[in-house]
Amino acid sequence: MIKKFLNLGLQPLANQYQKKPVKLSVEKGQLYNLNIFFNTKSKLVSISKRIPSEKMFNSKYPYRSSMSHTMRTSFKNLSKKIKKKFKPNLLLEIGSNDGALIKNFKKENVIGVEPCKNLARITKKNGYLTYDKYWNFDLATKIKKKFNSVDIIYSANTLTHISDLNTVFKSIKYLLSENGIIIIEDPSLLECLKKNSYDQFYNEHIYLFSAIAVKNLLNNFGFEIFDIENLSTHGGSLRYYIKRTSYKKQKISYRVNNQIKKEIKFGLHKFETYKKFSINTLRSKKNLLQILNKIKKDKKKILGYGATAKAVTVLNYCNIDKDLISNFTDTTPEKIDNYMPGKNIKILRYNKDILKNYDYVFLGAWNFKKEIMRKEKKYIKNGLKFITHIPYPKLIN
Ligand code: DWN
Repeated sequence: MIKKFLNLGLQPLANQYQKKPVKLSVEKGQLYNLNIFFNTKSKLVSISKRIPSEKMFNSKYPYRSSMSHTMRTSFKNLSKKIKKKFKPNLLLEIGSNDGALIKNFKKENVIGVEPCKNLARITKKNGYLTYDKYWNFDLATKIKKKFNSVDIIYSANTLTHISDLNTVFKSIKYLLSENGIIIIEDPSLLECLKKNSYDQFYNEHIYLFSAIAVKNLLNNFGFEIFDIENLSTHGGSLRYYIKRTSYKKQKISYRVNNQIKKEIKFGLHKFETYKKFSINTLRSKKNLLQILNKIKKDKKKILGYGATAKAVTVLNYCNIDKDLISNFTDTTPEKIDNYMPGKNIKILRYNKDILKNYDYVFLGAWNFKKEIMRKEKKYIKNGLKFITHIPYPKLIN
């Protein structure tokens, strides 16, 4: 049974930054009701609204993985590990974005798959074989004809974005070599609930995975998880190492059961846990608004740092407009001088002096808190205060 546990109100499409301030409407399909559900059988958590992929992931996709030092380092370390441990002849990445991972491999050893043509263009230009297509059975067939099989299929922060997971795994199964490995990383549902990061929910995140749900899902395809790593990226992610059930030589780590036990202890298999999360979410909204309104009353100015997809959920759920947060700043060229969808807050180009004009910073990119606070330590010493809503709304000195 599929049961609803959270409504985050009317939301615009995240990552559709507006060229000029516009009032979006439900009638024109620019706003949708963001409802989140729990499947009591498969234990999968998903949003109900499905926006066609072509509307979200096209030649104008603004998010680039390489924009943060944290992610560049994470991909670099992983590539070293993959080379050492698995020595793949051929690795394929589903959702290769701007090449943050594949650029760490020799060109003859990797294939990128990236449907956002503006991003695929970057890796193609750098000489990496990239298919600017959606991952599906046709594409897997095409690649199989050329390369026969692939040793590792990797995908970070992408599978949660694809509605039809059956096609995803059927196509992987077809192309992966007999002893091949799948490595998937995505935000952890457990961390999302623990940190009360309701902003992980938006139109692109169709699913948020727990190890419990991934295990159930893989069962249908003759795959199983043999190892799990907890990562700090994107607010807490899980990296799943997966093999065919028939590949017995690869042992299963105790970490798999440990993670599942942790999730069961927290209650990720029970609907009541999600109901609690929805109460916490409402409390978070009230408390964040209280902090922002107090700052407004004191006639102080707030800058949003990181025009993230997550911040779009926060702004629209909490009804925060430019009276409360004057501007956002971001380093991504595609976002600069645009407006935050739904709330029309202008995104300014980041420069090292920008913080001088503000009294407070709201961490839109709270998942990069350490990196950002390190970068801005001069201002923090001089009394600039940061506001975060994770794990609960508060000021950070
Ligand atoms: O799954 C997804 C994740 C991986 O990326 C996508 N659906 C969309 C996107 O979500 P997000 O926008 O919430 O991701 P990030 O990685 O939290 O975005 C960080 C933003 O902050 C980027 O626009 C870059 C910017 N930034 C910055 O301006 N200065 C980041 C850092 C660290 C900085 O110092």
